Amino acid sequence: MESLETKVISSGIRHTSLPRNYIRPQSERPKLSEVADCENVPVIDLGCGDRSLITKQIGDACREYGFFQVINHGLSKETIQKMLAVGHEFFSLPVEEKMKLYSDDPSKTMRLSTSFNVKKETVHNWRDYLRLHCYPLEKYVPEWPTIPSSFKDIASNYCMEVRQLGFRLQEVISESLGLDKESLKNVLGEQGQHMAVNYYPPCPEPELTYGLPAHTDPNALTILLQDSQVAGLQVLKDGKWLAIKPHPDAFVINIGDQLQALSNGKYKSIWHRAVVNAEKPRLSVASFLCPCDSAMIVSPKALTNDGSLSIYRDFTYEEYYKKFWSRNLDQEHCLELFKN
Ligand SMILES: O=C(O)CCC(=O)C(=O)O
Repeated sequence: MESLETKVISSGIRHTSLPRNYIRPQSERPKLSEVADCENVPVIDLGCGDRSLITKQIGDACREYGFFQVINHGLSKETIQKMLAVGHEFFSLPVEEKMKLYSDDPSKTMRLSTSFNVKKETVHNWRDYLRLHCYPLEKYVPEWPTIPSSFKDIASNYCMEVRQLGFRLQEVISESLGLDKESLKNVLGEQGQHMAVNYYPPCPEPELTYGLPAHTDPNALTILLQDSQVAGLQVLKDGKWLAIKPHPDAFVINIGDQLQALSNGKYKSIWHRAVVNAEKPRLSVASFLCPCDSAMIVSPKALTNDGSLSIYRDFTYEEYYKKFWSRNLDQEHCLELFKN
């Protein structure tokens, strides 16, 4: 029987070979030598002072790529550095300490877990993650980790600032679709917020496995803080996997499935994945803005009254989210199941 300690991979033990249940079949491997760097990732300067330029750049990026990076985004270097540092500190804790927070139940609002959905998947992924619900903060912070002792303060400050950035982006995204700036936010309702602090320990055989296999994000908007030193994020563009090199001052912004649905397919929720490396651990912090459970996801009329039909049937976010977690990650796009 598996002991508790072996459930997570950030156990301090350096593996010399990849355990069998992490090895992907030949056809599903990442083929790392074939992955080129993405040379023209849109990097959008939110501090440039020209709102119509920002709106155009964001609209173009959402249509063409489904993701972009932002700089001068309003979060201070200090807020970001502290979040990364406390994430590293958490994953360096003794495994017995971390295992007190372990759960493989996706419905838990605070948990340390591993891989993606251990109860559903057949092959595991080389990732541990701390997953937290973050809104409303006063409801969820009490259940967050108490060690490191600075975790709650640092992470709650980070969450509040990221939320404001997310709302600012949703307003621009709304305008870039020709809608009123509040339009998308109004459909999304009182938005939930989740955070995944992802930790990918050095992996003995990175060619054979993933940190996270290809997936799209089921929520509305994702704000990803990548490790500033260690690369690992890759996106699928025109059928090819491309690596997103870390940009020290940028967040990576992903359009999630709900914005693809609300834009009636004009904006893309792209496939992305995280690969691992043999030398260094990698940390990323993903913040997810999620529609409220009861939000009815229906494209605003302005996006369908040009004669284009609604691609997706009406659904609530609650229905979508349940469907997403009932499946494995690397299947067809979950939105395909909601087409008219
Ligand atoms: O670690 C990364 O760069 C990607 C993380 C991610 O895609 C996720 O947490 O959903």
